[in-house]
Amino acid sequence: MKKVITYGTYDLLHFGHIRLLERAKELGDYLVVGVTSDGFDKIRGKINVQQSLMERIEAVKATGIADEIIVEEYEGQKIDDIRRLGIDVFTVGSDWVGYFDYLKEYCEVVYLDRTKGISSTEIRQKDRNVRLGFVGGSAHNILHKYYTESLVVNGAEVAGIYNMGQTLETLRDEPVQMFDDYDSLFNSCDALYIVSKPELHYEHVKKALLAGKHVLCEAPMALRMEEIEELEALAKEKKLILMDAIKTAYATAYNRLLLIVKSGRIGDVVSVDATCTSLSKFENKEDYVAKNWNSICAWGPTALLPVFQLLGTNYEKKNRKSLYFDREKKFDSFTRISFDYPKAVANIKVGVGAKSEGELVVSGTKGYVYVPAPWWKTDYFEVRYENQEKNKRYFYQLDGEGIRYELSAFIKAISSKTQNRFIDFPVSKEIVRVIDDFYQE
Ligand code: C2G
Repeated sequence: MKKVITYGTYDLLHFGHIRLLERAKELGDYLVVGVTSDGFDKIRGKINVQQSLMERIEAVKATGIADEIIVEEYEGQKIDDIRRLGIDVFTVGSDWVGYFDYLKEYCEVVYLDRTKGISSTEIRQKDRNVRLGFVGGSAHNILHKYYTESLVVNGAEVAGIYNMGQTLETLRDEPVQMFDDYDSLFNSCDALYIVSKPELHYEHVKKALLAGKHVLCEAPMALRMEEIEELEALAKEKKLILMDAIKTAYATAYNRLLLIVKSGRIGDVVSVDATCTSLSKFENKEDYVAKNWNSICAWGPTALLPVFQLLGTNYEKKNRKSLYFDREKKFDSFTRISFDYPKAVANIKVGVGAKSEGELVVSGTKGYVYVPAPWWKTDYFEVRYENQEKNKRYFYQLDGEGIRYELSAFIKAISSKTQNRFIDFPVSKEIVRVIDDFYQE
């Protein structure tokens, strides 16, 4: 019996895939189809796959062409599969010519002509691209990062930037339309990424929602509890997507860490300790305070994220100490907040006027998770135990600091009309409550 194997993502299964599978089957008597896992696709740069692994497997199964379906999960697995399953022929479309020649050592390699004029990418784009407008103008170069990252996200298109009257040096040479006022940007976009100053977020988000635009806003999206509640209700009423932009929430390593901790690998969580600091150029105080975000807004949301996502939002007590650059303007250079939960504690330290080790430690009754600095953009963490032999290291792919995944989740939420599951509203609101208290106390 001649055994043939072929691999693919098979997203939104189409005629091109089916023709490939039919011809693959004709190369032998038995066809094995390897469907790529979501994780493997992410690693190999395919971040815009619309269907889940199960849906894609079901679609391949429904063609009735495959005799066996397996999941492709890691680099180098093809060699393993070919040996293990006793494969005679490996085949794939001509878009891969030459790429899999290394498999000739193990079996015959056949590249089949790709069917012209059809692709998953085109099908995905048939529902018109989401036109993204960018709102910002602070000293942050974050706007530039989001702009660059949006260029690699399928289904997104840059409509333009409203830079709030400021010159954005880093974007000067980019071929992008600049808008002089917020309202005119609305006419050219479906959705907005907002990174104006924290005190302007509420107005900007509200205006966008009222104009029927989906919003991804750099956290905190408001400074008052009643404001975020109003925004949440407005988004719901208008059936619009409203998301917090905290890039860490979308990073694979961080998400896996949450799952590992929640599955009880370190026992019960007794403490979450998160530190986030950054120092930017400081020439004169007034200029610095005017241009930069204070510590609580710049880093509070990121540092609070693992606290609220792991321990929940029902703490009993919270205690804060801030050091100020400018007390009147509420510009903290460093802030420490501690939380008492019934059976756990948490501590965050954030600063734009101090530098510290930006690590995250989640301690439990059986062991702890250690994420080295800078933990908020990590691709790696360790689970450590009393018995060091049991320690384990975890590595993941992180492209574009997580921004790419965040934008992709935003686009997906818009096209599927469902709020994203990365940051729940109770967590967003609790973050705003902490910041609200900071301003009121
Ligand atoms: N294909 C085709 N004609 C098209 C589109 C796709 O013949 N118009 C083929 C591809 O060449 C591939 C298969 O259909 O052999 C599946 O395509 P994708 O789902 O795009 O998967 P791909 O990213 O090519 O993965 O390990 C994975 C493999 O390397 C291939």
